Amino acid sequence: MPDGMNVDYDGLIPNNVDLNADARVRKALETWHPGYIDWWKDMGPEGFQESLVYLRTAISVDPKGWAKFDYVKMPDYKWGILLAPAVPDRRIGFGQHKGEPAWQEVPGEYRAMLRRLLVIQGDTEPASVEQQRHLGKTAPSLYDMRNLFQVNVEEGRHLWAMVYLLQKYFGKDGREEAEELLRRRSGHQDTPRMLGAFNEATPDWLSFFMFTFFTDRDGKMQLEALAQSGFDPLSRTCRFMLTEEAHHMFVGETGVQRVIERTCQAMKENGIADPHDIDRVRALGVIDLPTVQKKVNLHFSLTLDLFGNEVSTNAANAYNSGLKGRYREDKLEDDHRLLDSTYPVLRCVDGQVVKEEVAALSALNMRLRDDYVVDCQGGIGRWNKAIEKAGINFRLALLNVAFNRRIGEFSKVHADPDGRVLDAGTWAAKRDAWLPSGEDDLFITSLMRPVDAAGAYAGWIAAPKVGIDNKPGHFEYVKLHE
Ligand code: BYC
Repeated sequence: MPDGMNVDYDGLIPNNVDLNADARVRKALETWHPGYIDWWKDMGPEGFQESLVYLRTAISVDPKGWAKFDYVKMPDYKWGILLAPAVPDRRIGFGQHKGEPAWQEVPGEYRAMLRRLLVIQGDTEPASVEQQRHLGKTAPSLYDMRNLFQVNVEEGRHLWAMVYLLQKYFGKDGREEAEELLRRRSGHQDTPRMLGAFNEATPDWLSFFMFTFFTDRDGKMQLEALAQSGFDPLSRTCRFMLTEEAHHMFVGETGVQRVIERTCQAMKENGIADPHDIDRVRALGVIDLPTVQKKVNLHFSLTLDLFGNEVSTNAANAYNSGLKGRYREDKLEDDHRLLDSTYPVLRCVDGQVVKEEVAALSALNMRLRDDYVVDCQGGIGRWNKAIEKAGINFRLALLNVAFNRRIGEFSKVHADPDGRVLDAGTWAAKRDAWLPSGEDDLFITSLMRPVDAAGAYAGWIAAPKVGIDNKPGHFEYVKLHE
């Protein structure tokens, strides 16, 4: 029997929600399971379904020790339903129901809104697996390959998490949505994924590291906001998802850091002081820092779009209803209703970027986005320290939020990295100085050659400082052939 902390591994679907006592939901999940496995085999990591991968699997939801590591073939991974332990007498922390007991069932009046939030969240998880499915073939090491697959199986589990909520709490339409989540495809012309950034390609490993740094961090922010939800099963689900998410951002941050370290090291060894001497740097087989900045620009701006519109009634309604809070709402000190307060928002007025005070409830997407930018800044600062330590005169930076946007106020204009509005001709002429050009992509692609000897790394990336699960440098993280 699950005790809420440990996970029941006896049935087909590991869980800590006592699925054995819930025949209807167990049957729904077991019916969905074969379609999921088909999707994983079709759209999951291409060419590695038979390889043995040193993966962590959740065996408990106890924050002090929840995972074990072992070799697993990915289609046999124990995807399961895991909720963080219930908080006794939990209360709704914000909005018009503040102080009322948290809901254990879906409140009828908020059913549609809640379903939409679950479907959007659920849709991103398989989308990212689809985006990354070709990357195993060009992994710069077995260590990196294993990290990619770890991220992939956990995104798969996060899909399970949302599907459980849909099937348990939304009956027939929940089951239909669960089917649709397996039907849409990232980048597909007719049945694309729901949010823009999840239909973009992740063509190379620098993109993967940027994606896990920037886009998984949006995942963290959105999950933190949903973890505050008055709908308790959603809160508990997101709290456990966040435990897994931390590793994804670690993969992104250390991945980019290792690229930077290797570039700086190669420049120093070869006496190149000018980071803008791109041809000479590239001739060393490493990625020049200005191109790293262009990738930052691309992934940062694509991810900003995921926060929605600057002024949003949807966001106000979700907050007011108690469904989606602010980042770490429970640590904030104010009235948690926000009916009378305002929040400063950057808007586009007469073609200019201006700051305006907006009703705080309508500005919640921007508040979350501002918290996100602060969180990103921490990583950028650590990357800059590595560049500084190497004695190279270059700084990475986050661009103005008006740059390269497709959603919201700034989708109507072109803006330069400082947020100055430009005419279309100037933008077109400058675009390749700010975003990866076809030539940049070709260069990065030319470096993407697989390195699959244990302990070896491609020449464009430094080895990590420590192994996964404290394994030594030569550890065989993926056994490609049994
Ligand atoms: N693309 O009122 P607005 C993750 C639509 S990542 C397309 O501003 P709202 C992960 C919007 O749907 C986290 N459409 O919207 C990371 C609305 O349409 P309807 C994923 C967009 O609701 C890496 C209309 O425009 N989770 O977990 O305030 C790997 C009006 O917009 C977009 C979530 O996002 C867009 N970018 O804000 C794996 C959490 N933006 O309904 C996983 C749930 C807006 O009027 N989602 N629209 O037809 C939400 O909270 C919100 O829906 C959004 C949008 C933040 C996405």
